[in-house]
Amino acid sequence: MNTVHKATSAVPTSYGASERPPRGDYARAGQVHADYTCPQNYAAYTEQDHDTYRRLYERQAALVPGLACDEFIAALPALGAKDRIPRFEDINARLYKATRWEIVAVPGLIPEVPFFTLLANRKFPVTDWLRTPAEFDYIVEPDVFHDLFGHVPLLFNPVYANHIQDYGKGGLKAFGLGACEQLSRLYWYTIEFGLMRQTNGLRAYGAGILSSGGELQYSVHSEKPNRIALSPERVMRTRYKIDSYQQTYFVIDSFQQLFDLTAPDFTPLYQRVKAQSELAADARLPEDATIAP
Ligand code: HBI
Ligand code: FE
Repeated sequence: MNTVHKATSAVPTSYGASERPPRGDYARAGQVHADYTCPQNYAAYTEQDHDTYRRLYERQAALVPGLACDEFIAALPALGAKDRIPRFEDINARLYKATRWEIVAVPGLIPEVPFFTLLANRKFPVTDWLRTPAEFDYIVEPDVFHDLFGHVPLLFNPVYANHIQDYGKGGLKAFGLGACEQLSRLYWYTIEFGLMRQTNGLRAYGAGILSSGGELQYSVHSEKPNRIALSPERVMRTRYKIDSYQQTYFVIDSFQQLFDLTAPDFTPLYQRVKAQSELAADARLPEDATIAP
């Protein structure tokens, strides 16, 4: 049976803020489907890849107590294998039961519309290749470690899982309104780099922080960055850096609050934001509700 649709062998030309073409193999001998999903190329992982994953997992799991939010710590064991790259089908057996989400393999960054379409259908795209040992501490693009360790545990949380589906639906709408840039900033400052105020202090829930060896500690404890209570309008005006620690973090009190703040129709908000000046990543405004580390 041939389930491969017309192969999308072209490298995507629109994939967020990066100027560089993404590095995944988008042709892969006709295995990449029209929706950009592909089989997880499990046989292609080398023993060195499994070893790199094991070392990444070990370092990061040791850092999360006291720095990651409670929901993440509770869900992390559901990822399964720590000593090698997990098989996506094994994760899916547990994930589908928990929240009716699935992960699907993709060759790397994909264009916005297919990305949002997958999320709107409760399918989370996970890059299937792993960084090299030389990139152990830092990589600009998402790889399988960032996508699995950073994003997937929280998909076991029902409130968070629903929020990501709504984000996908909102993304398709934003595309129609020419407002992807504005919505991407919200995704960046929440799903990728968000902090949460819990009873025991500030904690990380953003995947870019949770999968980073250095930024997890920095985001929660450093005196340097701004920390501001989340306001969708403030976030949508704010540019972001993809190649350094964030200069500003936005803080929520709970996933329910994030869900509620992002539930309204953003159409009038997009219009307001587009009429205003953009803000630099390190901007401070008098009306910002700042939060101490
Ligand atoms: N593709 N695989 C992948 N992973 C992402 O996180 C991703 C993407 N394409 C677009 C994108 N993110 C961002 O531009 C979203 O904010 C839309
Ligand atoms: Fe990510």
